[in-house]
Amino acid sequence: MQKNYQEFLELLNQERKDECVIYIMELFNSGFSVKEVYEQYIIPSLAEYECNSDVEEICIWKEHTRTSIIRTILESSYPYLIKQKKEKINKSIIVACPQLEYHEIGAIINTNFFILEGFDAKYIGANTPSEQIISAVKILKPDYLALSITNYYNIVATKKLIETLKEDNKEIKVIIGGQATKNPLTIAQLKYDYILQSYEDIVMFKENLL
Ligand code: B12
Repeated sequence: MQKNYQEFLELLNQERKDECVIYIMELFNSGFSVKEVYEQYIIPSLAEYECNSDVEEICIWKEHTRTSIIRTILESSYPYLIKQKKEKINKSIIVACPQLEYHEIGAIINTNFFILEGFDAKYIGANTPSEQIISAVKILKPDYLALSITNYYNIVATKKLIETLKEDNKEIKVIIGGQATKNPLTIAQLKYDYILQSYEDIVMFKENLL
């Protein structure tokens, strides 16, 4: 059966979780790659979402319901990701959302993109307090810390986090990404090393390392 994005979107809009998961699993089984499924189905289904209610509470729980379905799909994609990932490149990376940043799907997806490209990548969570991020860097000693920032008001906390982190961990390179990092004026105050936004950016970043 020929599948298309609109069909999946309809199931997701109706919050029919089981059918959404089955739909995506059938895509994988018919030969779609993890990258294709994420880019053609998962990312647009959230990025293009607009709540059709004027009541904020309704919008928030509906967004949670939607992301919960997407999270289940992302977890279910992991066995396919294991099969599709490239040779290891001996570079480690911790991915996190800074404190008060609850938008985490972009962080999870990009952790998986790094893994697909052979990085040893670990996602440590949404709304992660600065001291926990710093602790993870001290203990795990990754080559890179990647921060996913969606809301502009989290830039100030991110600025402080990067400054504190770099005081004691001079070697660490900081990558930033996410909607709040797309505006050059907003990020001018951040002491980051790299800015990446997509799978293609990750591929180019890797090519420059090798
Ligand atoms: C789902 C959602 C939520 C969920 C998130 C649940 C979860 N577990 O993640 C919940 C309900 C928690 C939520 C809450 C809020 N949300 Co909200 N939310 C969304 C929604 C619908 C989808 C976000 C998403 O997951 N997109 C899909 C991912 C894959 O896309 P992405 O995050 O942009 O990431 C992509 C790139 O940016 C990049 N990327 C991201 N990070 C990184 C990191 C690296 C290293 C790399 C390489 C790339 C990368 O790769 C991804 C793939 O392309 C958006 C709508 C939208 N248009 O984005 C609003 C949106 C992001 N939310 C918004 C707002 C305002 C809020 C609230 C303030 C609402 C409120 N009144 O409470 C709160 C704030 C919560 C907080 N403190 O963080 C605004 C943000 C406006 C702004 N720019 O400041 C948006 C844009 C809605 C809107 N049109 O107004 N939200």
